[in-house]
Amino acid sequence: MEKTFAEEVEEGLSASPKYLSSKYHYDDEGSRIFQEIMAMPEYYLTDCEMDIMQNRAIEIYEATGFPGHFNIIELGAGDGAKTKELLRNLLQAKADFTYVPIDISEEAIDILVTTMQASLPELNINPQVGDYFEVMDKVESEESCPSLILFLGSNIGNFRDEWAVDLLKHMSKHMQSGDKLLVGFDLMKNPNLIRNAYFDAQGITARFNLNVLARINRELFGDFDLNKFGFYSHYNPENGDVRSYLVSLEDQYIAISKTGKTFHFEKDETIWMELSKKYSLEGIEHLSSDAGFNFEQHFLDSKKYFSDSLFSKP
Ligand code: AVJ
Repeated sequence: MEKTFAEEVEEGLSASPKYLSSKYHYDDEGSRIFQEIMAMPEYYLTDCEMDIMQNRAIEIYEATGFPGHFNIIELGAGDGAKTKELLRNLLQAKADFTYVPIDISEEAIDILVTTMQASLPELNINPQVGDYFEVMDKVESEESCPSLILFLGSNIGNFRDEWAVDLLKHMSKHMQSGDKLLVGFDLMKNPNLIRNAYFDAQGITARFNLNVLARINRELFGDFDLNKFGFYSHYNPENGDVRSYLVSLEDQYIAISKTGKTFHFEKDETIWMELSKKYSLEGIEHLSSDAGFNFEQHFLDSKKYFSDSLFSKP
């Protein structure tokens, strides 16, 4: 069974050093703040992947080698702004495909379908609400055509090395031989650029992280005072890790009524909130083969900051 939010919070705040899982950033408020992050000039990732979707779409399609009808299955479709560019280009090239966006949020899928239909009326769309892997199995068993799976936006960066391999292996298990996987990776680059993307001067990223404490207050009846926590983030150019933390500004106790537990924070004690890993091209190729895929090709943006990398299931 998957652990609940309450269980994970208790585990993470009891650990030494303390941590919270980055999957809890995305409640409604967190998703809104993430939209603000994507619009920041410092957060180059979104523009770079948009550039790839606008300028490399046909090459990506050609590299799949799919001769006829295929599915494009998107894991965690989000607002679809980048995918829309890919789909628009493929429709223009007369590619024959059905778009299958998967998301756990029904609301997110409804909004996505509405925006896609408004801007791409000729798109075949088969929206799915639910667990990625269950939906992949269902789609693959109903249709005999091959699939291109999309896992974009550098979401893989939240997983540390062994977990990234496990996740890709898991995806592979739910794919057919010949299916393709396109994964978005943020690349190692000038450390200052990376640091500024995650430690912005306006404090939007700080708010994004503090919202997890606010979420604990809302959902688990915690008594965090957000003014008593600061934010810190750093990039290590030797291993590609961006690690983001909240910092307790004073010695304090936090009670969480839902579980009846109290947690002590020393002054300057940190909570590790997120890993946003940066890759080298060789690192991506290694990851692909460690997970049992054949590496096909990297598709980079014009600045060479980001790669959508294509793997195929043997
Ligand atoms: C959504 C995981 C790709 O790590 O770049 C942005 C989340 N965190 N700024 C990333 C995030 C801080 C983002 N991902």
